[in-house]
Formats: sequence, C-alpha cells, structure tokens
Amino acid sequence: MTPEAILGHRPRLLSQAQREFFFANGYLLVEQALDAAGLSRLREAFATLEKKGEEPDCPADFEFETLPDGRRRLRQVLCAADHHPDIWKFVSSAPMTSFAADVVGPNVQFREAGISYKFPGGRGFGWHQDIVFFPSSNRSPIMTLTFVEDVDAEMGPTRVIPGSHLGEVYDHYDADGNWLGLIGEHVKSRVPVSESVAITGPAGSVLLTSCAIVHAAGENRSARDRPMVLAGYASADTVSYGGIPYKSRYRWRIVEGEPTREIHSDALRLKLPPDWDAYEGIRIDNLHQRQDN
Ligand SMILES: O=C(O)CCC(=O)C(=O)O
Repeated sequence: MTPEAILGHRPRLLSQAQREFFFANGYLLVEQALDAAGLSRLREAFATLEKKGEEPDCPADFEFETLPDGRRRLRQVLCAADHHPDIWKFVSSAPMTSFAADVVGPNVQFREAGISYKFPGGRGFGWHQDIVFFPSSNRSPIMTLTFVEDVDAEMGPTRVIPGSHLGEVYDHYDADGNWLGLIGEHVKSRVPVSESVAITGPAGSVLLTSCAIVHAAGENRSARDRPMVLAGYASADTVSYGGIPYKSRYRWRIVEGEPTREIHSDALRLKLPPDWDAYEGIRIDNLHQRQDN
C-alpha cells in the first residue's frame, strides 16, 4: 500500500500527525507506549533468556560478545520470540501490531523478533539500511525497537538520518564486491551523516524505523545495560526476494488483518545479499561487523 492509502485507514493508536511524521522522516518514537506491567513481563523474559544463555547447549541464536573488560556476555538472542512465549506474545499483539498496522496498513505480516542487551562497553552498529538484508518488493517493512530501560545519549542510542528512507539504497558491499552489511566506504561520502539524530527516551518507548532509513548505533559508554526488543513487520502485500537472515518459525505469520494475494511493488535498485540459507543458525552480526563505528 502507498502511504496515502495507509493514511486513509483509521489509525489504531498513533495520531494522524505521528503517521505523517513517520512517512516524512522514516522513523517515529512513541514515548512510554508500554505500561509498568508490560515492561516488567519483558524484563522477566530477558532474565530467563539470559539464564538460558548460560546453559552449555544453548541454541546458536544466542550470540555472545567479549566486552572491553574481558567478560563474555550475551549480546543478543536472534528469533527470541521462538525462545520465549512472552516475547512472542508481546510482538504478536497490541500495542505492537497496532503500531505496525498504523504505518504499514491493516494487513500485517511478522518477520522476526530478537532481543539485544548491549551491556556497558557493548559495541555499536555502523551505518546501514535494513532492507539490504531482505530485499523486498516495497519499502513498507519496518523494525520496531522497544526500550526496556531508559536510553540516554551515553548508551549508544540508535541514530537515524531523517528522510533517508526515501532516497538511495546504498551499496553494502565494499569496492571489491565483498559483503559488509554496512554502507561501503566507497559510497559513504554520499551519506549525510551530519544530519543524523540520536533517539533517546524513557523505558517503555517504541521506536519505529523504515527498512530503508539509514541508521547506526554507538557503543554503550554508560555503566547501564541497554536492553531492547527488536521486532520486524511488513504489509501483507510485500514479498521478499530470496531468504532473510533470521529463521523464525513465525516468519510471515499474519499478526493483524488478513493475507492478501496482491503484491505492492515500489521502484527500488539494490543488490541481493549473500545466500542466507548457507548460514544456518547465524545472522548478520557474525557476518557484517568488519567495521567498528
Ligand atoms: O541497536 C540499535 O540501536 C540499532 C540496531 C540496528 O541497527 C538493527 O538491528 O538494524
């Protein structure tokens, strides 16, 4: 659906002004969208998953990071919705699916949901656009980032370049054709990074980002953890070309509205990513972080 058609549907939770802001800028922060009970359920789920990460046979979806102080901590759990029922419940129901419907249209398909910890010292992500990981027939796919704790400027907040979702999809290979999963140095001079804004906010806030927005995140320089739930959705009339790096059993599940036989396509030029099916059990993080930001 086009933004105009989506805006023609009555909003569920967002105001019309918030939706217009999203379409113009490619992101929207909804502050304190979750109540205290919802947040505490998420924190309990995080604690359970962290414990599970200590088990010797924990699944490959549990990715670890060695922090500057030498400790090895859980960096993220890919497809966390597959590993904890409360994460699946959270990402497959309101308010999350209502936010998604308000910006992708009434029929919403789920892509994947992970959790990320970013402990103190945890590294960031360089500049990238999510759509290069799952080239799609249109620009409707979104990522939602739910702040499980307050996020301030020291904690490596997500940085976005407003309006960049409407422009070029940059090369995420290097000049020699090697996959980076990050915008290549040979095209970086075209990326207006000086226009980027850091998104900070209180616990319970939800950041919606377009799959085409250029974004990054810094290292966590604070003494506090920055736990987040990351959940992806798209309009039901979106088809992804090739695989996607996350292998959730809930992939493409309709979480709002109904399936459709229609396909919406936008004019897009971008390269196919590597063959994700050759990377069983792992995701982008093991593949693309050759650069530190
Ligand atoms: O952790 C963040 O703030 C950003 C994560 C991100 O860029 C992504 O998952 O694509």
